[in-house]
Amino acid sequence: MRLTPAQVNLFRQNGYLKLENAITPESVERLKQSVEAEFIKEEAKGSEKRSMKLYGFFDRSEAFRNLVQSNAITEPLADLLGPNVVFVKNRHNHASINDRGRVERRFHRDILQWSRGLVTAIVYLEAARPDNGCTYVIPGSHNLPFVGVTQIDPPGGGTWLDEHEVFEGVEQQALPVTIGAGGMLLFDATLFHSVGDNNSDESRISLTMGFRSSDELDYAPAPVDVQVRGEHIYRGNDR
Ligand SMILES: O=C(O)CCC(=O)C(=O)O
Repeated sequence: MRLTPAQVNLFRQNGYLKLENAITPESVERLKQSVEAEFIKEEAKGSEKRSMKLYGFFDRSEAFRNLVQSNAITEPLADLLGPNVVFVKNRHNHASINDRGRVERRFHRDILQWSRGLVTAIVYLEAARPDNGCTYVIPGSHNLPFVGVTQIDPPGGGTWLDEHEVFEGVEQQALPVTIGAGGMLLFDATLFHSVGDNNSDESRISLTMGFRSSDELDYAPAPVDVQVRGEHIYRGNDR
């Protein structure tokens, strides 16, 4: 699915874009089975915490590898990131099952600043609504200041909104993203967002991915990235 110029413009202005029916019901079913199979393996290991998120899913699931490289995902990304797109395996590369009372709502960015233009994609394998913990976004918050690192809690992520006074009052602007199974949410990774509280008896299964454009100033592709569309190009002026 290619994006229209209006959709691209809305993504740039608001920092996010919702695409209903981005993948087929058959793909939803295949992916759900793959997620459930991996969760069963995790639960057999007795890991309570890991049973909420399956990290490193690309290397665990063929169905997920096929999804990440499919036109359904990379076509709209090409309209946002250009023709050369890579999957960032060490940012978002996981499956989540959000069950009742299992997740904490906390707004954050997925990256600290423009260290790279990163787009987060969430594909929903079950419908997401306010009652079962849909994603919340703060429209336009990708244009708010960068604050660097003050405290890293938990480590390894982007910016946590509640750690910075400069963002006071911002959380009140959050909106829920209601979306059907098979829908995809794309957002600028500097947009503040959060998973919602699940107060229902239904789960909310989703897949979260990070993408960027091939960096034209990198001599070579980063070993951790997977080229999912186009090719690596070099446009430095030192040669
Ligand atoms: O699953 C969601 O709704 C949000 C996911 C998220 O914020 C994350 O994984 O960083």
